[in-house]
Amino acid sequence: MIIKKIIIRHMKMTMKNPFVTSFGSMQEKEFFLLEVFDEEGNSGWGESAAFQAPWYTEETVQTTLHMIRDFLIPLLLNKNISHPDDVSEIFAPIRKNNMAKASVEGAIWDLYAKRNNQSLSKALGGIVEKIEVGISIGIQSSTDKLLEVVQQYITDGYKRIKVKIKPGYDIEVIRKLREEFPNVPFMADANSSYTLEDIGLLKQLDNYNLMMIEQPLASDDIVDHATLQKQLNTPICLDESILSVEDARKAIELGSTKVINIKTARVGGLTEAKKIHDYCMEKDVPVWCGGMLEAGVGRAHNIALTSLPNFILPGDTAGSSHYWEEDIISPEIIVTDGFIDVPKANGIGFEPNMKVIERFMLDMLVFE
Ligand code: OSB
Ligand code: MG
Repeated sequence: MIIKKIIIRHMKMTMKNPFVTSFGSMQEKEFFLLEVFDEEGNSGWGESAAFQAPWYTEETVQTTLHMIRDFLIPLLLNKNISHPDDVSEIFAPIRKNNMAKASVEGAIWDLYAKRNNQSLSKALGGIVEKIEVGISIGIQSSTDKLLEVVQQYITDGYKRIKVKIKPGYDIEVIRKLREEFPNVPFMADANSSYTLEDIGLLKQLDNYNLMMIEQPLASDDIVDHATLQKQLNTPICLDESILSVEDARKAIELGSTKVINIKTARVGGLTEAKKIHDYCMEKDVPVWCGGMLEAGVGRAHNIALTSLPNFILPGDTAGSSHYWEEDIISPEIIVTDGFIDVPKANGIGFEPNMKVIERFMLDMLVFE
């Protein structure tokens, strides 16, 4: 296929509730929708994930736009691409900026699947017809509020509950949760807020039968996590530290992680996400699909990815209504008894809802 035209739609949406982590609170979600056209006028859709501030990785909304407009699009326009896997090679001269790359590459995967009359799930090698999902709950104003929110998500059917922890909001919170809900599958995500000096505290988490603890130590570390894992029974799951299949290999070889959270945005695209999935499967390391508070297009990509066989653990892909009054795709993503059906329609399997998209669009750039 020849890449003939690319549209960037700059979007700004407000989430129903602020999402609070160890870094602060966010409620505004600003992002880009990428629409990539081939020579026959077919198009595919991708969504960018970076936030307005560089607290999760170094990328931001503005760096994403700079990279896509000034570096990635010039590399792609009028190129003939035989498979989406070619895109990572075309982008290889640009270092890092994984979220910018993933947004464009995702649109090309959708386009490729549509041209082949297959679902994105099929194109990726997915086999599962419905995926099991969990939910990630931000830091709440009080423990009572947290218990109430958790109860609601259990009632809604979510298969596992992830709570954010940070120094000062950790052991007591987890203790109360476990006391109130003895049998619920819980995990805790620290988003890099501890160091090895906190090892005594982190070891106390072993008392609460957590499925795993996600990214307790520095966002670029795999060495200290290996030291910590030796002293913890609770499995460590790496998120921020894993940017590529090479990172996954090194972390697994060192014993730094027993589970990996795969986010397409963080690793630079679906091709790399699939490589990490395949490598982990070979090593018997289970994976699950993380989230970036995506709108419908990004969420649809997550569902397709999660249909691969080694996504054994429930991910963070909650339903549209958890985040949005109205999502940008039709139909919206619905969770039933903790499952989402993997669409069988071509490409991402959800139609971009142009009326809603236009309502939340700040600006549109066309490249041809
Ligand atoms: O660490 O997994 C994370 C949200 C924003 C940035 C980082 C993370 C998260 C989440 C929420 O945990 C996932 C979601 O609901 O999309
Ligand atoms: Mg995380």
